[in-house]
Amino acid sequence: MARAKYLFICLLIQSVLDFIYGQPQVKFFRDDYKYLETTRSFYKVHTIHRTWENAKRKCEMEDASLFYPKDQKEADVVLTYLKETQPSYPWVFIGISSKLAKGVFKTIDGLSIRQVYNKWGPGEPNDAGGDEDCVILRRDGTLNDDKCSKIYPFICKKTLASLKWNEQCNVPYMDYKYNEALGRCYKFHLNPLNWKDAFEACDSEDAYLAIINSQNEADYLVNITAEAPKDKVKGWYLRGAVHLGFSYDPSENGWRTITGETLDDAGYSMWGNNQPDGGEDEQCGSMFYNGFLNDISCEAQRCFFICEREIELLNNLSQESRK
Ligand SMILES: [Ca+2]
Ligand SMILES: [Ca+2]
Ligand SMILES: [Ca+2]
Repeated sequence: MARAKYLFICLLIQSVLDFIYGQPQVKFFRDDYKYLETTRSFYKVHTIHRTWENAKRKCEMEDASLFYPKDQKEADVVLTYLKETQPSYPWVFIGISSKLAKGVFKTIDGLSIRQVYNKWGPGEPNDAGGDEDCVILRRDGTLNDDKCSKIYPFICKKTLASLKWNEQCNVPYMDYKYNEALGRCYKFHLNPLNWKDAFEACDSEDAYLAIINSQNEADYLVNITAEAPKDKVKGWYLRGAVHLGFSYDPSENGWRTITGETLDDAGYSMWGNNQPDGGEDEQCGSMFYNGFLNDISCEAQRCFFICEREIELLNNLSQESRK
């Protein structure tokens, strides 16, 4: 009797441990991606319509790629998923185009269309108007060449095999670094973007443009800025400042963080000398490399930027319960 009880407790402990440390088995990429076992991949139907090039870029920003069906099986399961979630969508852009050479359709990873799913609709591809180089997948499973400059919904794909998990930051992005004292994760982006694009880049990584909430956090951001290999980045961009998550709100007649707080309420409002100085031309926020704040153009100036992410400790468990 005592032995049975002992065994039972061992089994119970084992299953609890499996549950808590089961992360590698948890098939999870992001909240907004759906895992399909048939193809062992994650998919997201983007509802904000974009041009083909912008769609491709958006998927890359999420560390995924613009979906195209590899074979009939993948076309079937993804179309089923699309029809379930977006019953009104007649078609989506897919990761196949003939942008490089007219009439030669290739996938975004360089395969000939003959090597993947290639069920063209009747009379397609017809290159109507001599201006159809991007491929759409219709609800009925057929392909059509269409204008790349049109804006359509699209699907991003991430394979399970390509997924890496950043345990400390609880994100699928390995370049986020955890700061223990602040309890946050940060990424210094070395590809200069304007403020609006930087805002979107952080958002695409399930993070946000960093908000300084204390002198300690300002010091840390100055540190990671100093340590980032900035000099290796050539080309034309604004040096000396990094974008942060605040901007001028005309309706409030003042500066607000992207979460809507005043800078004082957020915990840090140390402007640089004579800043803000740009008036209507500089209504977005940045930090000089020395930590003092600076107003900056929202669109005209490209520079580095920092994304910040809070860690949701219970995320793993809630994913389990959603399954
Ligand atoms: Ca066509
Ligand atoms: Ca912060
Ligand atoms: Ca300024």
